[in-house]
Amino acid sequence: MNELSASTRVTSRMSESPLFLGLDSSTQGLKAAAVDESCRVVAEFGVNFDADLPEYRTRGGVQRGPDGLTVTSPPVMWAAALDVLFDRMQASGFVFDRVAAVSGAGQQHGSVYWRRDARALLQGMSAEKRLRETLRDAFAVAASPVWMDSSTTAQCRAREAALGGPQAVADVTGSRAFERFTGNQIAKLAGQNPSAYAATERIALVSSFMASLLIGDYAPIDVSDGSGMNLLDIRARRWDPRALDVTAPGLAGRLGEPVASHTVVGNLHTRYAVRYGFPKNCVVVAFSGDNPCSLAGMRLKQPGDLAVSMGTSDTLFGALSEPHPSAKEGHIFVNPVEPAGFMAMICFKNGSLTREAVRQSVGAQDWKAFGALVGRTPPGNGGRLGFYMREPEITPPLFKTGIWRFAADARPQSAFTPEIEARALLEGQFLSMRLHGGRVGLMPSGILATGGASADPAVLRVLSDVLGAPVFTGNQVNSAALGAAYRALHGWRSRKARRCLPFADVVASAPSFTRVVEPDPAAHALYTALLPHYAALEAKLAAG
Ligand code: 5FX
Repeated sequence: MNELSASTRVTSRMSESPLFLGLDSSTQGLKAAAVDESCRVVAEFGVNFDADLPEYRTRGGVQRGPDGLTVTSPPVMWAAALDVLFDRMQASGFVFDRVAAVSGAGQQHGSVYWRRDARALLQGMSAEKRLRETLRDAFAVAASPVWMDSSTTAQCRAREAALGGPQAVADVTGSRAFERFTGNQIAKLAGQNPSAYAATERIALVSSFMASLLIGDYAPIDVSDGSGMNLLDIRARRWDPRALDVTAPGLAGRLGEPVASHTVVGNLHTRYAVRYGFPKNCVVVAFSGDNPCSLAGMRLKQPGDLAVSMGTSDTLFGALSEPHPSAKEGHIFVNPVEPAGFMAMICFKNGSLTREAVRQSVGAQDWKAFGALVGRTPPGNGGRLGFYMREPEITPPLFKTGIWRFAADARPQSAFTPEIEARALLEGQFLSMRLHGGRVGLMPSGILATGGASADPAVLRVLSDVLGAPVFTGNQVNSAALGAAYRALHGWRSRKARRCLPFADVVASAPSFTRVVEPDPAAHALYTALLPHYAALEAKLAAG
């Protein structure tokens, strides 16, 4: 995804038709993308927290505690960034008066604790006063825990013990208990700082917090981002009473009722009409998590549409009609654009950095040379398999780092030739995606490849053959901000139609992705035969 740090870009002349604004309050900055009714991106803007708001002393947008586990950001900085962003857009001539609807994305799991009576501060926002002044006393907790926080292991274990184990928690909430998930953060706060919890009137996610700044009231949490809390019953789309009970007293009232993601949560507060010239009837569609919004931005509309984002770590995304939550494989969230559907997201920590390390170790100067090495060996590598864990892996949970190589008869090998090593790396990574994706119900019919490695033909060839589906690429701008803009359009149109319109119809005119690789059926059959062998070796490694 492209960081726009402190930059402003207007990519084409504004059309006269209504515009739809998507914000992305991410870890490092606040971004915006505006689209027109035919889903064409007309403008992008960005604010970088470290560079543009240095007074909050963040690094990478966060502050780290002395324990090395606690990671927070000041919520007032996120509010301040909204003013900086809109000021910057105004200075560059952005036509706020054409914005019919705004929606947004927020880094998932982060939580904001509104102090009693903060609602009055929100309602009373004025065009003259900056948000950072208006909201100075609005928070019961000045430092919001964010997704990078991993300080709640005790609360996670307590949740799993109380609710029947990791799989039982996953069955209801879509994920086993994870340290960064909001319910565990709330449990920690209520246990360790009961007076702050008592002073809290409302708890927001980063997404609903940002929406609150726009409507001038507490905005509801949407069910898709709400799925990242270990609190929501993802099937009933309601808070699970048992999950709330084991978290903190009086929690339901502090969370408010969750809403469907396409809901219009309010009109834009008049502050924005007066200060920037937004139309008075501009609506705000529920904000959601950055990953759900990315799913919308990548237009993964139906089960079978997958995206593989190949960055520092690799992420596999996909829409699902039936959830198969797993305590070992990633997360199931409610789908942000299909109210009855779900989405799966699985993270693989060993992504680009591991690929880079192996590329260097096999003596390939660049990715072209690496691709040439891969091309010297046949698909399936004669049954040889490798596991390359430079970082402790999340999926499968493999905490020991190292490289494990196996011959076709499963005998461990101390080394492979460079060409076998190069192929074993890619095949191992994509077999893992196929295995673990399959376990939560992700069965690809098309794959959108994004991130740095998606430019590499050898990578895409192996990806397509292992997963057995065509691969597409596209010129994506920030997919979370773009997805938020699409969701603004979707919510706005749905409201006009008085029903949730099919998202696919709403984004039908968006620029199409390019089909770049077709799977080779013979190679795919080979990988299908190899998968049980891969699964057995992986299970052995995971068992130590
Ligand atoms: C997802 O579960 C995560 O924790 C991250 O991808 C955050 O959403 C990043 F903002």
